[in-house]
Amino acid sequence: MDKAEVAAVLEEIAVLLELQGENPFRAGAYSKAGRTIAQLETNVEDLVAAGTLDQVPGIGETLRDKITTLVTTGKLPFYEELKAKTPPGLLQMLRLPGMGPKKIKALYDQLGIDDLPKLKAGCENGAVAKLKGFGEKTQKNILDGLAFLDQVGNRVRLDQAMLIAEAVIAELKKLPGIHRLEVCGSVRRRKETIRDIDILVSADAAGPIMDAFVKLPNVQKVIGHGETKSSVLLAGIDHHTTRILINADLRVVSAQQFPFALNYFTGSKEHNIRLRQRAIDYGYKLNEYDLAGCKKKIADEPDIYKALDLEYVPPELREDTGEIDAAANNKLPDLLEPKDIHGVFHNHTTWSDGSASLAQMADAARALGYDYLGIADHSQSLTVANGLSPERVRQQQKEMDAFNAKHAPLATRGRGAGGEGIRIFKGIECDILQDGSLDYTDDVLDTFDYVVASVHSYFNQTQEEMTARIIKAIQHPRVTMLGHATGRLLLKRDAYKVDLDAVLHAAAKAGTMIEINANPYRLDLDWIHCKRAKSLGVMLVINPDAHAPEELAFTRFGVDVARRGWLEKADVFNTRTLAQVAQEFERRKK
Ligand code: DGT
Ligand code: CA
Ligand code: ZN
Repeated sequence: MDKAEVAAVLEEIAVLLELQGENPFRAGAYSKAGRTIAQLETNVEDLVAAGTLDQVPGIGETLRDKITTLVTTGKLPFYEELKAKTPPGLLQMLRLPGMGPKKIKALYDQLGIDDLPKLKAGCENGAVAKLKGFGEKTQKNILDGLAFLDQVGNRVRLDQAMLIAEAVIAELKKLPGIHRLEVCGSVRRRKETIRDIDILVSADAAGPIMDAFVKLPNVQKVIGHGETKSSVLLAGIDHHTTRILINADLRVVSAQQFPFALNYFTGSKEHNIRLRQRAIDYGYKLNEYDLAGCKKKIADEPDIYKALDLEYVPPELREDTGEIDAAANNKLPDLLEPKDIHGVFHNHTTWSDGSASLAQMADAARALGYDYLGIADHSQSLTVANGLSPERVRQQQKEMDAFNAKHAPLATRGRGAGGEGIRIFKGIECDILQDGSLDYTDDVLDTFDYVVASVHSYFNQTQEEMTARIIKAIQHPRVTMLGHATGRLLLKRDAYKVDLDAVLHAAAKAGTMIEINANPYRLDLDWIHCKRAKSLGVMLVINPDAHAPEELAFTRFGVDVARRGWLEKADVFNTRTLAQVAQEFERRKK
């Protein structure tokens, strides 16, 4: 069991204890220990083995014993009992904004509310408002929250689903008798939100694997436990200690069936239907176990496509947007890969609302193998994010110049040349004001290597106003790229009203780039519009919008979006070398 898994269980215990009405200090100790463990520099297993766990600050005897049991046996009876005592519906209620364990416990104790439908009924008949500490306003907020949950269903973000999926995979991989194991479904296709995790295993005997799966530490509830398929509700904690609940299905097939099942359960359903139709045209019958009628040997998934005279279709493209036709005509794109990215441009430091210094961000960028890092802190009118006045812009740029003088890489160094070198590009995330003008005068804008222009205010404008506002910014000669194009926050806030097609046309005409915001909360531009942008000749750029060093790794999610949007290396600006980027910024300033 690794640190993240131990931390997740401890955080989970803290929530369960609070739901049980335990002393908040006791619950807090578990949550604090969880965070400490997650941040350990050593392996938790090593500490347990060395018997030095109780030397970690905040971990006393009780916690030491519990963590030891957990790490050595993979289970913790104390935790199991807590889970068994707590109705799973209470945990679902935690997904509502403003609902903490204390409120949930009050609802449960006083009104017997232990799931979302009962909560809805309690709000509708006014009982919730009458509870001490609730009132009409809270009741209304709960109803709004429930309506939103209805709308988004039980989906979670890709990054959250991947965290949970990876924890489960790590556990399953320890089991004997497994030949192959893949996560299929929307996770494999890298969709931005996920309803459930589909895991596929090939093994000689399914029974023992099923039995182990339903007993994994993160399992909250067993929904089905069958011979070849089981379903469970999994719980976990994401990077921001938000609780995640998600279903996972496990299917076990034979080695011979595996390629077909992998293909089928990866989907999408629409892609499957097209593929099955093509099989019929060849006189075959394709299902999740077989390509009946085909004499060719199918050892792995690509062989299925080959048997149907198709290029192999990467999972990200399997959305029935023309991929089968393209594969039949050898016209599939040569998709962008994570290793093609040489640097990123939209990142924040402590100069505005980031949590790390320029040097710390640069270290993290170097660790990812980047040759350059663009810093684009917030501009002056975004006071809530400590936006930079023109004077502070000057000061920050001095720091950047000093940094570059010290760490200047050779312009010709290749990727992975190692050493200290990294080049900082001087950017800004400049607010697009209400009327589409920019947040600095041109003489200030001239001091940046590049400008990311973003909307952070007046989200409620009409579509006409918003579209005109953004297009005006795109046409400004100093604007290099448009940041998070629609302002959406996945599963939280819809996009503002904007005619994206008009925006993309304007960007193509002005030569302004459009950002793929790789922050997994946004993933904005979405993949469908990436594809559209490419067809119009717009240059895309992938930015993590990092506010902390570890968030630079978000870039990976942007690459996923780009792949889903059929983008190749040449379509994405940050595949260019340091010298090319520097040259392009110079050219744009003329
Ligand atoms: P999700 O879970 O909503 O995020 O998206 P998926 O794509 O993972 O959907 P899911 O979990 O319902 O099913 C996994 C895959 O199984 C799906 O991508 C394709 C396949 N599949 C499911 N139902 C059908 C069906 O009725 N027909 C066909 N052809 N394939 C299906
Ligand atoms: Ca799924
Ligand atoms: Zn922003």
